[in-house]
Amino acid sequence: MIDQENGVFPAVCPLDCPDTCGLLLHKENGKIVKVTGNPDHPITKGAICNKVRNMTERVYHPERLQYPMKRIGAKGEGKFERISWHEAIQEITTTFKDLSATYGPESILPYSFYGNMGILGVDGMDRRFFNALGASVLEQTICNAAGNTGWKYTMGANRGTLPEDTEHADLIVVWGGNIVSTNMHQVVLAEKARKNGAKIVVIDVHRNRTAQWADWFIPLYPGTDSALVLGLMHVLFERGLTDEAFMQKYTVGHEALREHVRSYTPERVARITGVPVETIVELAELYGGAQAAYIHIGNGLQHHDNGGMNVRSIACLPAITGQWLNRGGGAVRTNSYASTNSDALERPDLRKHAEPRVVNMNRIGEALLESEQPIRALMVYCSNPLVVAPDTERVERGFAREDLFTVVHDLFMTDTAKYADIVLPATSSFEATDLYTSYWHQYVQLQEPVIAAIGESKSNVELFSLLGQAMGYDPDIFGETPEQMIESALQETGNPYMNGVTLERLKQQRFVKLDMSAHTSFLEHLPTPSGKIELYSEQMEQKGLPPLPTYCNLIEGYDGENPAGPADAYPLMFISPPNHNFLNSNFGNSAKHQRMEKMPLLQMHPEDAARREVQDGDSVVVWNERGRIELTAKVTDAMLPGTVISQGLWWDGEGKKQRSNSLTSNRLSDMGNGATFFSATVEVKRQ
Ligand SMILES: Nc1nc2c(c(=O)[nH]1)N[C@H]1C(S)=C(S)[C@@H](COP(=O)(O)OP(=O)(O)OC[C@H]3O[C@@H](n4cnc5c(=O)[nH]c(N)nc54)[C@H](O)[C@@H]3O)O[C@H]1N2
Ligand SMILES: Nc1nc2c(c(=O)[nH]1)N[C@H]1C(S)=C(S)[C@@H](COP(=O)(O)OP(=O)(O)OC[C@H]3O[C@@H](n4cnc5c(=O)[nH]c(N)nc54)[C@H](O)[C@@H]3O)O[C@H]1N2
Ligand code: SF4
Ligand SMILES: [Mo]
Repeated sequence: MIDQENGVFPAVCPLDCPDTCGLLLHKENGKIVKVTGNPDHPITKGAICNKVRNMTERVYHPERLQYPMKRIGAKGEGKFERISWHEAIQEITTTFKDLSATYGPESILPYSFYGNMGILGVDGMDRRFFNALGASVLEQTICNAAGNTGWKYTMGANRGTLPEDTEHADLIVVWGGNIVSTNMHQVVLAEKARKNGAKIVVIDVHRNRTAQWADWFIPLYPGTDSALVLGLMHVLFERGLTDEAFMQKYTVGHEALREHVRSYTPERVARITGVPVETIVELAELYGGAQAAYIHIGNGLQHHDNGGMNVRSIACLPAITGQWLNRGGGAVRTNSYASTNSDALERPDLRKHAEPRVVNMNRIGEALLESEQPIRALMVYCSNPLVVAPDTERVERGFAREDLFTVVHDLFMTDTAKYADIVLPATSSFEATDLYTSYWHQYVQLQEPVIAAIGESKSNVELFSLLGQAMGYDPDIFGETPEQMIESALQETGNPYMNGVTLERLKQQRFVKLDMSAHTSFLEHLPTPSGKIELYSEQMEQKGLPPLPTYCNLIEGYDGENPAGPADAYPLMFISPPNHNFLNSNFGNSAKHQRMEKMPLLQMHPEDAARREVQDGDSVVVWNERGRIELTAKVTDAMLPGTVISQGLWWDGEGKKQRSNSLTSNRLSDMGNGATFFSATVEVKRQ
């Protein structure tokens, strides 16, 4: 494909998005001139989002890094000079060897996430390298750890309703998710259901794009979702809208739950959540009376101090109503049916010390500044922590440490790369081979290079192969080709859903469906301790968590049992979810994508604005004890008073601080050591 100057070639969207679309790349004179959806993809069917329709802008962006560079200015200043790959690899391996000899290899830490979802690049050759090195391990819990853990306590594995089935639902509840922006093909499926009479309800802290599209929007106070669930359960049990036979057969703990929810009357729940009593009752009746009710559990409601419990509580609703037996009914947090042979890819056997130091990625600032065993070298790839990690000011102080050796591998000079000692250019996903699964649908896909690497850029696999070989590690292990890696990744996965997924079929068919034959008896084989849906979880009890769904106040933020709201120096809850036209911090440097988003805004309720004499369009300062940013006020009643919203992970502007994570906390969530981005309070004033 690389050698063909003209033609249309298959590709996969590499971004961290559940849809994992099949793409077509249109090449003219050796260049990709257009990106479209592949109509043959069974789920995404040729429709793609606007961000990726404009992907050529990113691939051929004039600011794409072309060659390795070495820092010549101060950290953060962004002054670099060109060096050769040979020099770069020499400097990195010499430093890693010296640090390992003097301080031990755990003084070196990888920092990565899923800027490119290709398994070989982020869960493959990279891990192999850090295992052989014996480096510290990064606990990668910035995205969905809290919610996935809460779901697993209840259902055993991160598996739920299949996307195709949701078009058969007659009620779709989108809870803490903004699917119009973040999972557009679920919207297409929901539209089909709607044509057949389904009703769409959105439960969120602001009237996002999805709420504008829905039939019914229910706003609530941040972090009070478990209380709303308990109120719904109260009504469902009281009015006999539960499915007793289902609970008997498939659940444990329903009697205890029935008793437990008695005290969560709609009146009490209305005070906690801000949702009126009538709405709670009406929603419970709608849910309890549905033929097939599907709940899409978004990522937003689990970025809280009590985020695990929010998801855990919602996950119990389809169990008490028996919705799992209805086609299209049930719920999804994450659909992780696919998995690969990670031992073959990552080679944990290469690690000499079995129990390495683990550093939580949400606490990178603290780890860099406060650790007793200092981190002396950091290798960042597929992530942009200065924009995406919480508590930016602290992260920035950590990255500014003069004695820290930092390498950043990226396509662009990100806010993070400016702090690197060595910056390395990365290929785009269209320039490399990789394997892609989806965390929503059941199709595995292969990407093969469609264009040659831009400049001297290298893929993650190439980079870590080079580094491994330069360290003197086994050339058989570090010389494996991507095809060889894919073959071993697909063998002996130990996962029946992966039966029959092979490299050969991927090359021929492009979209290979998982073997779903095991799925028909999904409820009979739940991997929980009891084998059933755990409404009461002894596992949680052993961990010191409430064993039944329970409302717990946020540590920072809205105190539901005290209707006055947060009462300290920072009375407003600050929610900073993704925007429509960026993908996390990707595209934040593309003028086209910036124009589509206009500018970083702070949405404020008219009452909160009036109290501070803020008018629509005013420049405002938003601050708390962690940091201070400048945004433009948008006065709107899209949320309840007391909540302010700023969408999008913007990079710092010209001389302007606007990164929302300057205000967020690095506290960890109740479960899974997850991020708590949205449990943050602030004050606002006109500038
Ligand atoms: N366009 C676009 N698409 C993306 C991304 C992107 O950046 N841009 N990011 C990708 C990634 S990595 C992820 S994880 C997903 C995330 O996508 P989603 O699952 O949609 O989650 P978020 O957008 O983080 O949050 C969704 C909603 O949760 C709301 N929310 C916040 N707190 C609460 C609460 O306490 N209760 C309730 N009920 N709602 C609350 C927010 O206001 C927001 O509207 O999207 C992926 N897709
Ligand atoms: N305030 C707030 N903070 C958040 C969130 C939020 O909603 N609000 N969302 C959180 C969530 S859910 C997530 S998942 C994280 C996302 O955190 P990250 O995954 O770190 O976010 P990205 O912005 O996607 O950064 C990925 C970087 O990888 C680079 N990249 C892309 N492809 C490649 C490649 O092939 N190789 C290399 N070496 N680099 C590549 C991109 O250019 C980009 O700079 O952010 C979290 N942060
Ligand atoms: S970002 Fe999501 S919706 Fe857009 S093309 Fe990629 S996978 Fe599809
Ligand atoms: Mo995420």
